[in-house]
Amino acid sequence: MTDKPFTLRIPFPGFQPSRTDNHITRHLSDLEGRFMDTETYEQMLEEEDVMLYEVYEVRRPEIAGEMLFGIDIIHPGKVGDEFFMTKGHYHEMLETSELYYCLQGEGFMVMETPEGDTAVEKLFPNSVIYVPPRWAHRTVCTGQNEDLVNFYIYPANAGQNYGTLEQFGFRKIIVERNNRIEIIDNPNIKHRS
Ligand code: S6P
Ligand code: ZN
Repeated sequence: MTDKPFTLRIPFPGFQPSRTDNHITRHLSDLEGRFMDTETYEQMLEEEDVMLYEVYEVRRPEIAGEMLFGIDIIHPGKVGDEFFMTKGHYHEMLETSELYYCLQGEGFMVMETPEGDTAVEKLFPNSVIYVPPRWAHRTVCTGQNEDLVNFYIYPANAGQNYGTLEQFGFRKIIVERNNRIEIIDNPNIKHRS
């Protein structure tokens, strides 16, 4: 059966698409082991399991030829010096790409390849970031009080692989030091043998 074309609206502000099939929320507890300052992480978690980000998905069949798209919203905040961020992942099908269009806020897309290449691109309103095949990606919100909001789109058969980066960590992380936003080497990185 052939689908009919459809239109959705992304309201400003709010950004929840007029068609949303799935609303994912990720909290501090979902990112265990991913922040550098584990002591502060545990302390914060004891106080409140705050929401770090949410995703509004439009569901499509996860098959070649289809595309998955939606809105992700990363809230402002830090664990110690390190800004709130998404888990980050490789695509299960490594040779697939992704596109992000920033609608609001400020932050970074932190990326790396299995070969050890790294890249960090700035996200700001109306910027478009192309994540090529093979590049793992994580979104970081560096705004003081403002959500980082992006529209994303990628091949529907891409899938996500979280395990590799959960095990080894991203090579670069985004922190605030002396009131400056800095991109630094992850001190907790585990080296691949
Ligand atoms: C999926 C795409 C985004 C992320 C979202 C949350 O390929 O990159 O929709 O799922 O930004 O990030 P994560 O790393 O928790 O899936
Ligand atoms: Zn992705």
